[in-house]
Amino acid sequence: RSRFADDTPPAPPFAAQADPARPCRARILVVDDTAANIQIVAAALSKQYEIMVATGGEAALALLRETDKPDLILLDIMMPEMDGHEVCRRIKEDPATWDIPIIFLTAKGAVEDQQRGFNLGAVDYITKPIEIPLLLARVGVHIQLKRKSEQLEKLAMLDGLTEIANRRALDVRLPQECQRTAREGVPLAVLMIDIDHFKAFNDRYGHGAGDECLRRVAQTIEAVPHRPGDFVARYGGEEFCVILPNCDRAGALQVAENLRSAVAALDIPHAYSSAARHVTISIGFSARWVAGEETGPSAIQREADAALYQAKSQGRNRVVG
Ligand code: GH3
Ligand code: MG
Ligand code: MG
Ligand code: MG
Repeated sequence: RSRFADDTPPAPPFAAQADPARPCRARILVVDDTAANIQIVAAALSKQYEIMVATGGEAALALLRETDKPDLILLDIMMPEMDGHEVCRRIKEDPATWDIPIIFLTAKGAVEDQQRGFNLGAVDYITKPIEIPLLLARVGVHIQLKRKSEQLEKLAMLDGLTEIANRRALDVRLPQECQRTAREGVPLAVLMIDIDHFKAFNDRYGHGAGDECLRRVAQTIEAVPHRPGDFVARYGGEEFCVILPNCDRAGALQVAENLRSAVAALDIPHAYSSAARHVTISIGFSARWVAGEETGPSAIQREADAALYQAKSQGRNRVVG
């Protein structure tokens, strides 16, 4: 249990998306060539944190490659085969590890030494002999900061109204999926979804009901695609985008029809809608092998968008691809 338990904000609304594999106890990597130092630090921290240890720079870097990333690194400077400055430099230049905060924990206490540590990207600098209460306080501050920035990173990628991924997240994900599909030579499908006659829904039932409708439709759309890499985002307004990696035309058509019937099954009354008199969606999709083509993410999205336009002009509440 964290000693910051009382300060911990309530679980954010996206808690359901948290990685279940991630341990809730923060993990700290302690790197020091002197066993006695590791013992002192580990004894002080192990009540509240999960401790990993490395007795040298190479060992630390190997551990970072092989295991889940720690939330914080306590790094000694004077070590025989690779000193702490070099370890720090390598961690900071590797995109896989650069965001792990590093605190130097060292006997080198001169102003220039500390300056150098900060210049290398450390978040803090603690000099030996270690004052345990101050070590705990500083570690606590940096673990809290790490948690906060992780939360903010997640929030930045979520739509506030519907709590599904937002346009920013989509703009990160789609190019990645296009690159992957090209690399692996597998198909990719993109679906563009738009709620039918939604302006009329707002006009008839009010914006509050419109917002609630958006939330329910978003949650429904998010629940339908079920393969691990599938991705759903609110594109903007009453439009959504679904990415289906390794999915061909037939698969995309199937998912699209499932989405359309799932939203219809919500049976949200909409007097000015189609004959069904409930909220419906139109879907345009594009499914293709991006491999070998220099088309990029915007092309497949544009195709899906053009198909959506067709679905609208053909009478709405339908799938075109
Ligand atoms: P079509 O069937 O052709 O898609 O018609 P439409 O009325 O759905 O399309 P249009 O683009 O004319 O209107 C979209 C409406 O969506 C207008 C806008 O007020 C509403 N809308 C967009 N974002 C939100 C939102 O966050 N909340 C609510 N309540 N309404 C929104
Ligand atoms: Mg040492
Ligand atoms: Mg629209
Ligand atoms: Mg619409």
